[in-house]
Amino acid sequence: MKNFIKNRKNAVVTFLTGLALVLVSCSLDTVTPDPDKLPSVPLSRAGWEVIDYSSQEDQGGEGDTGRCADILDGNPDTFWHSCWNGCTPVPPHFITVDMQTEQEAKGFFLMQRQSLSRNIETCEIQISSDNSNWESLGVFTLEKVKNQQDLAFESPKTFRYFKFIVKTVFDGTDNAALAELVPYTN
Ligand SMILES: [Ca+2]
Repeated sequence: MKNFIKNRKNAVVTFLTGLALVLVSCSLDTVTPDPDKLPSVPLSRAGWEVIDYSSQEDQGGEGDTGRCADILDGNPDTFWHSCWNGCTPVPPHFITVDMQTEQEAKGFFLMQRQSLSRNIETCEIQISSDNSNWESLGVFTLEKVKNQQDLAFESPKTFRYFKFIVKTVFDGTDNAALAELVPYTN
Protein backbone atom coordinates (compact mmCIF):
# COMPACT_ATOMS: atom_id res chain seq x y z
CA MET A 1 0.00 0.00 0.00
CA LYS A 2 2.85 2.33 0.95
CA ASN A 3 4.61 1.56 -2.35
CA PHE A 4 1.39 2.09 -4.29
CA ILE A 5 0.99 5.57 -2.73
CA LYS A 6 4.65 6.35 -3.38
CA ASN A 7 4.34 5.22 -7.03
CA ARG A 8 1.21 7.31 -7.49
CA LYS A 9 2.96 10.28 -5.96
CA ASN A 10 5.90 9.78 -8.34
CA ALA A 11 3.51 9.47 -11.27
CA VAL A 12 1.80 12.74 -10.30
CA VAL A 13 5.16 14.52 -9.95
CA THR A 14 6.26 13.17 -13.35
CA PHE A 15 2.99 14.26 -14.94
CA LEU A 16 3.18 17.76 -13.44
CA THR A 17 6.84 18.15 -14.49
CA GLY A 18 5.93 17.08 -18.05
CA LEU A 19 3.00 19.47 -18.08
CA ALA A 20 5.22 22.34 -16.92
CA LEU A 21 7.76 21.56 -19.66
CA VAL A 22 5.02 21.51 -22.31
CA LEU A 23 3.64 24.82 -21.05
CA VAL A 24 7.12 26.41 -21.02
CA SER A 25 7.89 25.16 -24.53
CA CYS A 26 4.46 26.35 -25.78
CA SER A 27 5.02 29.77 -24.29
CA LEU A 28 8.54 29.88 -25.87
CA ASP A 29 7.04 28.98 -29.25
CA THR A 30 4.71 31.96 -29.11
CA VAL A 31 7.51 34.50 -28.54
CA THR A 32 8.03 36.62 -31.65
CA PRO A 33 11.75 36.85 -32.52
CA ASP A 34 13.20 40.35 -32.64
CA PRO A 35 14.77 40.70 -36.13
CA ASP A 36 17.31 43.20 -34.77
CA LYS A 37 18.69 40.54 -32.43
CA LEU A 38 18.99 37.70 -34.95
CA PRO A 39 22.47 36.92 -36.34
CA SER A 40 23.14 38.46 -39.75
CA VAL A 41 23.21 36.02 -42.67
CA PRO A 42 24.97 36.71 -45.99
CA LEU A 43 22.67 36.38 -49.02
CA SER A 44 23.37 33.49 -51.38
CA ARG A 45 25.34 34.81 -54.34
CA ALA A 46 24.52 31.89 -56.66
CA GLY A 47 23.79 33.17 -60.16
CA TRP A 48 24.82 36.76 -59.46
CA GLU A 49 26.53 38.61 -62.28
CA VAL A 50 28.94 41.53 -62.60
CA ILE A 51 27.25 43.61 -65.33
CA ASP A 52 29.50 46.69 -65.39
CA TYR A 53 32.81 47.90 -63.99
CA SER A 54 35.38 50.64 -64.43
CA SER A 55 38.40 48.33 -64.78
CA GLN A 56 39.82 45.04 -63.52
CA GLU A 57 43.28 43.49 -63.60
CA ASP A 58 42.86 40.82 -66.25
CA GLN A 59 46.20 41.35 -68.00
CA GLY A 60 48.04 38.83 -65.82
CA GLY A 61 49.25 41.34 -63.23
CA GLU A 62 47.58 39.38 -60.40
CA GLY A 63 47.79 35.93 -61.95
CA ASP A 64 44.47 34.12 -61.88
CA THR A 65 42.77 36.69 -59.66
CA GLY A 66 42.16 40.45 -59.98
CA ARG A 67 38.73 40.11 -61.64
CA CYS A 68 35.52 41.79 -60.40
CA ALA A 69 33.79 38.41 -59.95
CA ASP A 70 36.42 37.51 -57.35
CA ILE A 71 34.61 39.71 -54.77
CA LEU A 72 31.62 37.32 -55.02
CA ASP A 73 33.34 33.92 -54.72
CA GLY A 74 33.45 33.53 -50.92
CA ASN A 75 37.25 33.21 -50.94
CA PRO A 76 39.12 35.94 -48.98
CA ASP A 77 42.33 35.15 -50.89
CA THR A 78 40.93 36.12 -54.30
CA PHE A 79 40.24 39.78 -55.01
CA TRP A 80 39.31 42.44 -57.54
CA HIS A 81 42.11 44.83 -58.43
CA SER A 82 41.81 47.94 -60.57
CA CYS A 83 43.78 47.49 -63.79
CA TRP A 84 47.49 48.32 -63.43
CA ASN A 85 49.35 46.18 -65.96
CA GLY A 86 49.58 48.52 -68.93
CA CYS A 87 46.75 50.80 -67.76
CA THR A 88 46.29 53.62 -65.24
CA PRO A 89 42.63 54.11 -64.28
CA VAL A 90 41.91 56.66 -61.54
CA PRO A 91 39.21 56.64 -58.83
CA PRO A 92 36.32 56.56 -58.56
CA HIS A 93 36.43 52.87 -59.51
CA PHE A 94 33.15 50.95 -59.57
CA ILE A 95 31.64 47.46 -59.87
CA THR A 96 27.94 46.88 -60.61
CA VAL A 97 26.32 43.58 -59.62
CA ASP A 98 22.97 42.09 -60.68
CA MET A 99 21.48 39.83 -57.96
CA GLN A 100 18.89 38.57 -60.54
CA THR A 101 15.94 39.15 -58.15
CA GLU A 102 14.93 41.84 -55.69
CA GLN A 103 16.07 40.98 -52.18
CA GLU A 104 16.01 42.73 -48.82
CA ALA A 105 19.28 43.51 -47.08
CA LYS A 106 20.29 45.30 -43.89
CA GLY A 107 23.88 46.02 -44.89
CA PHE A 108 27.01 44.63 -46.53
CA PHE A 109 29.84 42.50 -45.23
CA LEU A 110 33.15 43.56 -46.76
CA MET A 111 36.67 42.13 -46.64
CA GLN A 112 39.73 44.07 -47.71
CA ARG A 113 42.45 42.43 -49.78
CA GLN A 114 44.19 40.20 -47.20
CA SER A 115 47.73 41.43 -47.98
CA LEU A 116 46.47 44.86 -46.77
CA SER A 117 47.84 46.43 -49.96
CA ARG A 118 45.65 48.82 -51.99
CA ASN A 119 42.99 48.71 -49.26
CA ILE A 120 39.98 50.95 -49.69
CA GLU A 121 39.51 53.87 -47.29
CA THR A 122 36.15 55.29 -48.40
CA CYS A 123 33.48 53.80 -50.62
CA GLU A 124 29.93 54.55 -51.67
CA ILE A 125 27.16 52.00 -52.20
CA GLN A 126 24.27 52.65 -54.55
CA ILE A 127 21.24 50.39 -55.06
CA SER A 128 18.65 50.09 -57.83
CA SER A 129 15.64 48.03 -58.84
CA ASP A 130 15.95 48.72 -62.59
CA ASN A 131 19.66 49.40 -63.26
CA SER A 132 18.63 52.91 -64.25
CA ASN A 133 17.45 54.85 -61.18
CA TRP A 134 19.99 54.68 -58.35
CA GLU A 135 19.76 55.48 -54.65
CA SER A 136 22.94 56.24 -52.70
CA LEU A 137 23.20 54.65 -49.27
CA GLY A 138 26.02 57.03 -48.38
CA VAL A 139 29.79 56.99 -48.10
CA PHE A 140 31.33 54.43 -45.73
CA THR A 141 34.75 54.75 -44.08
CA LEU A 142 36.59 51.44 -43.84
CA GLU A 143 39.42 50.10 -41.72
CA LYS A 144 42.71 48.74 -43.02
CA VAL A 145 42.26 45.31 -41.44
CA LYS A 146 41.86 41.70 -42.58
CA ASN A 147 38.66 41.08 -40.58
CA GLN A 148 35.18 41.23 -42.05
CA GLN A 149 33.70 44.74 -41.79
CA ASP A 150 30.02 45.57 -41.37
CA LEU A 151 28.51 48.32 -43.52
CA ALA A 152 25.08 48.60 -41.92
CA PHE A 153 22.22 50.51 -43.55
CA GLU A 154 20.11 52.89 -41.48
CA SER A 155 17.06 50.79 -42.40
CA PRO A 156 16.53 47.58 -44.46
CA LYS A 157 16.55 48.08 -48.23
CA THR A 158 15.09 46.05 -51.09
CA PHE A 159 16.98 46.09 -54.41
CA ARG A 160 18.17 43.96 -57.31
CA TYR A 161 21.32 45.82 -58.42
CA PHE A 162 24.10 47.35 -56.37
CA LYS A 163 27.04 49.53 -57.36
CA PHE A 164 30.17 49.57 -55.24
CA ILE A 165 32.17 52.75 -55.79
CA VAL A 166 35.74 53.26 -54.54
CA LYS A 167 36.37 56.87 -53.57
CA THR A 168 39.80 56.81 -51.86
CA VAL A 169 42.51 54.25 -51.04
CA PHE A 170 44.70 54.09 -47.93
CA ASP A 171 48.09 54.11 -49.65
CA GLY A 172 47.30 57.23 -51.64
CA THR A 173 47.76 55.71 -55.12
CA ASP A 174 45.09 55.32 -57.82
CA ASN A 175 45.07 51.52 -57.36
CA ALA A 176 42.38 49.74 -55.34
CA ALA A 177 41.59 46.13 -54.41
CA LEU A 178 38.79 44.27 -52.63
CA ALA A 179 38.50 40.62 -51.52
CA GLU A 180 34.80 40.13 -50.69
CA LEU A 181 31.51 42.01 -50.71
CA VAL A 182 28.10 40.54 -49.84
CA PRO A 183 24.79 42.00 -48.66
CA TYR A 184 23.33 40.39 -45.53
CA THR A 185 19.94 39.90 -43.99
CA ASN A 186 18.59 37.96 -41.04
CA1 LIG B 1 37.19 36.66 -53.10
